[in-house]
Amino acid sequence: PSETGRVLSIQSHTVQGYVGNKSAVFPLQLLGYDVDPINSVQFSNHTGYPTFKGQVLDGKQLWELVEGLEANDLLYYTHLLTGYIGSVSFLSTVLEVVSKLRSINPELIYVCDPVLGDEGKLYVPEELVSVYRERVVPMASMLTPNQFEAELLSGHRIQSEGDGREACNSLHAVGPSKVVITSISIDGNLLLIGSHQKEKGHPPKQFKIAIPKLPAYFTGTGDLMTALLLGWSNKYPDNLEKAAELAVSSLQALLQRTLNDYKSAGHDPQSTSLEIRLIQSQDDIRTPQVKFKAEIY
Ligand code: ATP
Ligand code: PLP
Ligand code: PXL
Repeated sequence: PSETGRVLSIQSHTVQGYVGNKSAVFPLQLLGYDVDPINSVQFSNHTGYPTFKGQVLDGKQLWELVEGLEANDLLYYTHLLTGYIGSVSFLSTVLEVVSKLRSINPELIYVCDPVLGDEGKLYVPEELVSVYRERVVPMASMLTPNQFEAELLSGHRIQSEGDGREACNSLHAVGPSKVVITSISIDGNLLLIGSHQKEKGHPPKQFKIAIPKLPAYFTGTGDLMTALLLGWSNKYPDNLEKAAELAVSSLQALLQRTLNDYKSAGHDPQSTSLEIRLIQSQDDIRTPQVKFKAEIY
């Protein structure tokens, strides 16, 4: 197994706070990866605040950066990581980037968090859904949807563990050999469902991890989760359940710390979305204590 890699991460940048690249780059670096961030937007803060200001990169500007790298022979990457993408034109250019990177490294692993929305609500333009379904999922090596995204991309409602496993099967049939539904909500608690199809056409190995729901709402956790899954699944390429245990254990330690810090500062953790305590949690990222165990189906 390869312990390290070179990751091109195309995600949001916020000046303040931790979403997108701000929540993915530091943990990947801590896990030993070289990470080259392309900032798809530069905003003052995440969009959950009352207001935000900043700039958006368009597809043409993304391609210019890629051309600059290529002109200097700097386009060799082991991994591409993408998260929230706001327009069809940017997403189409990302697909061209995937092809370009694979022409240089045919083994390139494309880790895609297909950010569409949550809890029944889209936070991207609706026309992105079919582009993800028809053109992006087929290119992805690992996909990390939440429950709502897995429903939109697989076309299955997910109301049970079985539905979640079926959705993974449908997604494997289209492309990615690794699928992690980062959370499905069942009886008020969270369940992660992971699925690894080691050979095309064969049944995948599937598992679940139960995660007690903390009484707070966090922003940037999905981005951090996908980065951690990339980091650990590359170190344990044949053991997705172990990678997921490590990722979940790091993330939960960080969320618990975030919650405790807000409480000790006298804030009500349920009144706003909490900014994650990423830097303060570096030991939990580098050397997580596995407290969340996978159950294999
Ligand atoms: P995407 O980035 O694809 O939109 P998301 O951010 O909606 O995904 P989630 O599945 O909601 O992704 O969350 C990612 C991870 O964060 C989950 O696996 C879960 O472990 C953790 N998480 C988020 N909120 C909580 C919470 N309130 N309590 C416990 N864990 C949480
Ligand atoms: N809200 C908005 C407006 C977003 O653009 C995003 C992007 O992913 C989120 C919420 C999700 O944040 P998280 O990754 O913490 O679920
Ligand atoms: O994944 C979260 C995210 C990414 N990018 C931007 C955001 C958010 C969440 O609010 O505002 C710009």
